[in-house]
Amino acid sequence: MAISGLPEEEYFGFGHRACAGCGAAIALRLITKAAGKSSILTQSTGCMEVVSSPYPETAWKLPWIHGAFENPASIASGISAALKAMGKEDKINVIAIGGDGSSYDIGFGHISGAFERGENFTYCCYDNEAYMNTGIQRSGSTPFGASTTTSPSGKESIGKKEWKKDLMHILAAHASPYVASASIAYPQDAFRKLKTAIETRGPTFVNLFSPCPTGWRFPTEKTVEIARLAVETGVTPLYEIINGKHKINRPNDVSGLKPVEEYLRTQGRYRHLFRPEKKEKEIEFIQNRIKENLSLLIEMAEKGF
Ligand SMILES: Cc1ncc(C[n+]2csc(CCOP(=O)(O)OP(=O)(O)O)c2C)c(N)n1
Ligand code: SF4
Ligand SMILES: [Mg+2]
Repeated sequence: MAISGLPEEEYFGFGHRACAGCGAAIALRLITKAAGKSSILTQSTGCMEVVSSPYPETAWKLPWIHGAFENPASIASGISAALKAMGKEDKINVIAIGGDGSSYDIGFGHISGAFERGENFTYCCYDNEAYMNTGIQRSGSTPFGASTTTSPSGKESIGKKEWKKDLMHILAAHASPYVASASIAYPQDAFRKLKTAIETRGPTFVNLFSPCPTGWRFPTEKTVEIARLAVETGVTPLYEIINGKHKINRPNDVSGLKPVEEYLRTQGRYRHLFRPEKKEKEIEFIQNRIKENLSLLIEMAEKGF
């Protein structure tokens, strides 16, 4: 199905084996549409690699290199250097793709190195908030309170005890000229950000919020609805950091946020927050922290930081 206002050409998707309703598969459609024909992609191990390249088949219509779990940023650095040596650095886009486990945790050192060296490429994380391909383990991106196989909820546990790692600001602190958070629920906004990241010289980053019906436990037809709710509740604010300065896209008003409970109730990974009894304290903690985070982002944007 065409996505309104976006190029019709599809470079990813024919015959891939992702689960029905996979948000990450939508993320890859958006990334490849923004990249276009003159691009070389590299990707870490994870769901989107496994479902797209079962030998001898491939769902990719662009040059695509799978390396190891930790090193798409290093491979992208090498491709960039080779293009420079050939005098083609302005003609071909270099894009590294990783899941959150690869990007926030295991490949993070490689991303940090490439960003610190100022390599010319765009890193895209399809963020489904856990290590899905190996059985839903918690990652640095998994949100507080979510139950995963390595942060299971139970009598003594409310799920993951730590807040989601703030990779956006960690990479902005590497003096990246462009860092953006996007969501598959807002494809035109995501496409614009991906394009901007790709067209900006230097190491740039886009985090694409990509719900996973299998790992988050929700009906497959709810993917986009849940991604939209994440934005409307302030769980996933959409914003950019352009040369160190914040620009908030949405939501841009704390008082207009939908209650986070509406979002939490849609997913099995948060079910224990409501059963057998409602965990008022934890839900209030999540709600307050979301408001604080958004207030801080808005304040920084207003003050020109
Ligand atoms: C160094 C290394 N550690 C662990 C693995 C096993 N492994 C393969 S895919 C994967 C999970 C990937 O998680 P993520 O990056 O979030 O992508 P997703 O599966 O969620 O799409 C893991 C742990 C590996 N291949 N290499
Ligand atoms: S487990 Fe989740 S991320 Fe992996 S293919 Fe299925 S829906 Fe997509
Ligand atoms: Mg993941």
